Amino acid sequence: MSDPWQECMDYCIEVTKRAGKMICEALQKDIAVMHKSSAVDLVTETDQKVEQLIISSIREKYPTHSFIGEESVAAGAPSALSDSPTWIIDPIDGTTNFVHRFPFVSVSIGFTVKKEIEFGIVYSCIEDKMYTARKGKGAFCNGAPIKVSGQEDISKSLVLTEMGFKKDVEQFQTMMANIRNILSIPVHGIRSPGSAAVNMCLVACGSADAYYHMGIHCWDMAGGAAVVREAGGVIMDISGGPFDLMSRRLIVASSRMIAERIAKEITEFHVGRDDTD
Ligand code: LIP
Repeated sequence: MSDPWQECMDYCIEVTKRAGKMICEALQKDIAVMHKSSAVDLVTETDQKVEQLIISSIREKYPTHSFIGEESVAAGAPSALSDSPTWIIDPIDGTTNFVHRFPFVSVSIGFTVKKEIEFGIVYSCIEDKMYTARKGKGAFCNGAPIKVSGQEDISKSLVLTEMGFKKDVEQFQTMMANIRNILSIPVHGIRSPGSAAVNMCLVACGSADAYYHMGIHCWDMAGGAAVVREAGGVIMDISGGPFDLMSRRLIVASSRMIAERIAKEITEFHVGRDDTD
C-alpha cells in the first residue's frame, strides 16, 4: 500500500531547505532584534519571513491542511491540535543562537494526523544537517541512518537541558535545583546547545544521552520528537508518564532507564499547556 504522507514529507524537506537557505543568508546581514513576552524572548524579522515562506508554500499545495506556527501563534492564531493533517512549525528554533550567530539554529517541522506525529524534519542549517524521520521507517541525518547511544547507565551520560531566565522566583530556583540534582548523580556533564529541536537530534544520533525541558512549546518538540523516536529513543513526560505534545514538557533519552531516573530527580513546576493557555 502506498504511503499517503510520503509526498508531504518529500515536499517538506524541499521547503525546509529553502527556509534554511533564507536563514543562512540573513546571518550575513545585520540582525534587528525585537522582543515578545520578555526582554529575553527574542524574535527577528527572519523568524517571521521564514514562517511565511513555509506556510504559504505548504498551503498552496495542501490548502485543506492546518498549521500551528510559532510566529502565527505569537500574532494571535490558535494553537489547538485537531485531528486534521497539521503542520507544526518552528521557523527558527534557537532564535537567541541566531541573533548571536551561535551555530545551532534549526528549522523544525512536525506533521500530525489524528494528533499522531507522522513525520518530523529538523534542519540544523548552519551545520547543514538535515534530520528526517517518517513513522516506522527510521531516522536519518543527511540520508544516513542514525540511532541513539543505547546508554543505560546515567552516571556515564551526557545530559542536555535549557535554562532560560524565569521571572517566577520559585520556578527559577526549582530549575537550578534540578540541574544541581542531575549533576550530583553524578553524570558526565550537562550541556545547553540552545535549540530544543537540535537537542533532540543530538540524542537521536548518540552525541548526548538525554534531554529534559519544561516550558517549551509544541513547535519546539514536534519535529525532533519524530526523529528521536525513530532513532530508538524514549520520549516521555517530565512526570514519567506518556509524552503529550501540547504539554510544554518532555524527557527524551537513549533508554527508558535513563529517562525514568531523570523523571525521579526532577521537581515539576507549572508551565501551562499550548492548547489551553
Ligand atoms: C527556544 C528553544 C530553546 C529554549 C527556549 C525557546 P525558539 O525556541 O529551542 O532551546 O531554551 O525556551 O523555546 O524560541 O528559539 O524557537
